Amino acid sequence: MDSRQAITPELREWLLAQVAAGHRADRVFASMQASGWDSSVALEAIREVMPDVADGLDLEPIAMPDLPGGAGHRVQAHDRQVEVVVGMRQPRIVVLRDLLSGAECDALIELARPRLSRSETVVNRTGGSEVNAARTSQGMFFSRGEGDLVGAIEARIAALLNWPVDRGEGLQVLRYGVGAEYRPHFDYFDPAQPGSQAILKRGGQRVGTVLMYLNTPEAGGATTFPDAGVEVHALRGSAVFFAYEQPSPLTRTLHGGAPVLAGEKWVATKWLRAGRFD
Ligand code: PD2
Ligand code: ZN
Repeated sequence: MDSRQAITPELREWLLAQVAAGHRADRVFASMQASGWDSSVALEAIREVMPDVADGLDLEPIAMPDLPGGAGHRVQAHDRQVEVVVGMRQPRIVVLRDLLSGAECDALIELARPRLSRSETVVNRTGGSEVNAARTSQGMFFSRGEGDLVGAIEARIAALLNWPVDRGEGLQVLRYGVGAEYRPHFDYFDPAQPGSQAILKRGGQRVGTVLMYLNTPEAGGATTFPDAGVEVHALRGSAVFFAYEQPSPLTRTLHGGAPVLAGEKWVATKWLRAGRFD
């Protein structure tokens, strides 16, 4: 897969139109990032097409969690070889096989099972949380580094995505019964909502999600990305990673958990923050 994005004549034209309209280079940079442009490519394009506007501006590409550049179909992630099945650039979505062994999936389920309670969603107004019809799963959180298994999974994800363990939230485990779902949402915190400010003080924005499938539901339960036209099926041990440089719908990382039609569905979610989450 070619992960580079080209500076096409259309992009050049669009950039020149932005300058002509008097838009500042840093705003143009932010809007390119928001719509999924790789930061370094966006910067390169701005510097090439509008050097005098870009000069003197402190535009640095945002560091993002991602697989090693040029990663092939197999990546050594700390203690385990992980297989890369699908990689999409815009939005950045990667489907991974074998991130967890079957035994690890089973063990995580058994550790989580006695601690489950009805999942809540963040209340953007206040920064608190509440039970919500949009999310009908049961869930629990491990604290970071809680036990050998959780610690090993965290070290694996950190190595895979080159993102320090201390920029990750504690692992969340969810269980969905028949009919349970998680309606489409964004994982970032909406900065326009007053409650987000308190949440963002600890670790900054979420910038990526690793969703691990701990079992294979009998039917249903895929993770859907409606704006990207992607559906990832829940297969035990597999995972989907997606990243979002800006807290904006333009990232097209809207995603949901489709209703489980038969059996049950177990997932573990690791959210990655821009800064240290202590
Ligand atoms: O369980 C899922 O498929 C799912 C879908 C959307 C989980 C999450 N979001 C999440 O944990 O954020
Ligand atoms: Zn989500």
